[in-house]
Amino acid sequence: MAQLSILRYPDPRLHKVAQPVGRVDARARALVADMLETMYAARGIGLAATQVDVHERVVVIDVSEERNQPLVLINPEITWASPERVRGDEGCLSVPDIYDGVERAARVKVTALDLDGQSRTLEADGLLAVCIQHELDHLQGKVFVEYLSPLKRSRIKAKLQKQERERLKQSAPAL
Ligand code: K2U
Ligand code: ZN
Repeated sequence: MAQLSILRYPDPRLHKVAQPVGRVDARARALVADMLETMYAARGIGLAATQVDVHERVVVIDVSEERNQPLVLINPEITWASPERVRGDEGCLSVPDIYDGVERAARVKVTALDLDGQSRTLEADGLLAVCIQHELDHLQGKVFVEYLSPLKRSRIKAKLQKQERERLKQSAPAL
């Protein structure tokens, strides 16, 4: 297993649209294991393959208190979303230290393949429903800051670009 590097907004690779997984084989299972290790190490409750620069429709989630109930969604599709909406503060491993309100469907039905390649359908509400929608947005190349105002988004982009420049300066060898 390995911890993977998480892309940071506004990296353009976060806007690539993920492709379906052809076969749930050893390679897909190894990717899922690395994504779970990466998500737990980053203390996230979800992670989409897009965020680790793998542009395939794979999502891992764990919203359990004990951090021991991983949910793997391969080729996930939302088949139904409730008309009721909820608004809550969201964060993102690809947008560090930024949290802001986003409105989502309160409940969703999702169909996906599990690690055995079997099709599963689940109905989610609460934090799981929000997380599923957040992660499936990633697979479509969408980051939660795109729901914010253009002014907020431009300020976030400038702040993270400045952080990235400083990070690179610190890691670049002294000339
Ligand atoms: O996609 C991700 O980056 C994982 C998200 C999942 C999520 C976002 C919004 C609402 C529910 C779930 C993060 O786990 S959000 C929490 C967070 C953010 C930054 C660092 C650590 C944890
Ligand atoms: Zn995210």
